[in-house]
Amino acid sequence: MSNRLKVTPNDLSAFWMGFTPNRQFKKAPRMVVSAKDMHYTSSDGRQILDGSAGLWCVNAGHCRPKIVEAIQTQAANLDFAPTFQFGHPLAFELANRLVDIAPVGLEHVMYTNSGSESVDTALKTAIAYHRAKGNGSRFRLIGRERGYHGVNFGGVSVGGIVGNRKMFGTLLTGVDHLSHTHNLAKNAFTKGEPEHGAELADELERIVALHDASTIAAVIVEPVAGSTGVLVPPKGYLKRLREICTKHDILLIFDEVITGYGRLGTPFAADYFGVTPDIMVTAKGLTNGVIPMGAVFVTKEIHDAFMNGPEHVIEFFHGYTYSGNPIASAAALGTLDTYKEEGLLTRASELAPYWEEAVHSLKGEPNVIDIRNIGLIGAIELAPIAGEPGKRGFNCIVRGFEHGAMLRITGDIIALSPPLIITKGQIDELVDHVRDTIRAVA
Ligand code: PXG
Repeated sequence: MSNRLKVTPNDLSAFWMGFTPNRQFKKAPRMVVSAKDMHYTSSDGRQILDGSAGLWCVNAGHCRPKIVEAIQTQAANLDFAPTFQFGHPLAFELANRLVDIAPVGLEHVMYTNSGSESVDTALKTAIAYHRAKGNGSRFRLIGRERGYHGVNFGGVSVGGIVGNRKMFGTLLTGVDHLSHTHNLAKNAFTKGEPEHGAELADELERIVALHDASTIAAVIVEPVAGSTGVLVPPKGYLKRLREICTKHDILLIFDEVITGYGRLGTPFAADYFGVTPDIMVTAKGLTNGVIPMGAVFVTKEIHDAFMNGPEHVIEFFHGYTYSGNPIASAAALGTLDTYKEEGLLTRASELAPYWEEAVHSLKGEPNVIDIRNIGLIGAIELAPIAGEPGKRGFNCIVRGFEHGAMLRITGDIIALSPPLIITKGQIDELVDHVRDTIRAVA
């Protein structure tokens, strides 16, 4: 233990926390000290219902035995091994298992350590792929307003959340953005996919007309935008985006960091919407959040475009020290085993109708201006307090935790994404927590 912690156990100042109001937190910390299945235990010994699967990652629930055991065993057997020029079997086994559950056509996997790294890997791969095919002029990347693709320079550049962008200068050049699809006037309180907005995909044609397809490498979108407050794609939107990309030889990248590994009731959102991207970005649920790891899936065509030149020469100058780390690989295999044994990659589809009714029962509560849902995701959008955007949402975090629920908030939107092991009774409990919280902060 550090000296400082021994002397002053309450000194929280050294850790500069991410995406957190540090001064407020350190005055009144919300600490958890252990977890099991659907619950955290707070430092003052209370059970806290996990309404957000940690940060959208603990899909199988907390401290699951198969995953714990896999990590413990692996740590004692092979702790680290390089995957540059050397290898170890688990990383290969995992890639095969991942390709087995991936949408047909996505046949190769690269490893990373986070969603942000997965995004940047995907963007670099897209540009490099075109270059490998002799199309070096295709360098532009197209993102979407209100998109979230992590915090590295590539992901922030294609992302569309102003708070994440404005502090960081010019970011990547050659980036353009589609409009977001959020439309309260037309789609408020829609259950599932909204009716209005598929035509917004046609904006890609406008962008192509402006820049010319020969300069565009890829389009990246979250099939369901999560961090920005859960924006469910309008009916037909993703299919249209796919068609336009195909027509112009632009790669389509799905950022499935949140939607991957069962969140919508299918293994991936690509399965749910029947739209296969050229590159699929994942992380979070890959290891149940337990060990940092991401996986980027690409088509055979993309992979094979690099497999030429002398055989002793590296084909793609990219990778991370911890790509395919043995303990992370073991955690991922333990996670996939747990998902399989408990049917968790499809469980959300069984719960979705019940979940939808439960979440929409909050209509009519004070300040609720929209409710959205898909799979085991829900969002309740609250009207902001006049002149203080985000304050009502923040109050929900504090009040929720005090009363036994971990709620995830973006601005004034409550985003719900519980572990996929949640029972119907616990869905009721979670929605009751949200109802109490919304009333309390009214
Ligand atoms: N893409 C998407 C779609 C994400 O949701 C990332 C990339 C980045 O992943 P890493 O592992 O680098 O954080 C994410 C992360 C929230 C919330 O409450 C969402 C994320 C992270 C933290 C909070 O909405 N998503």
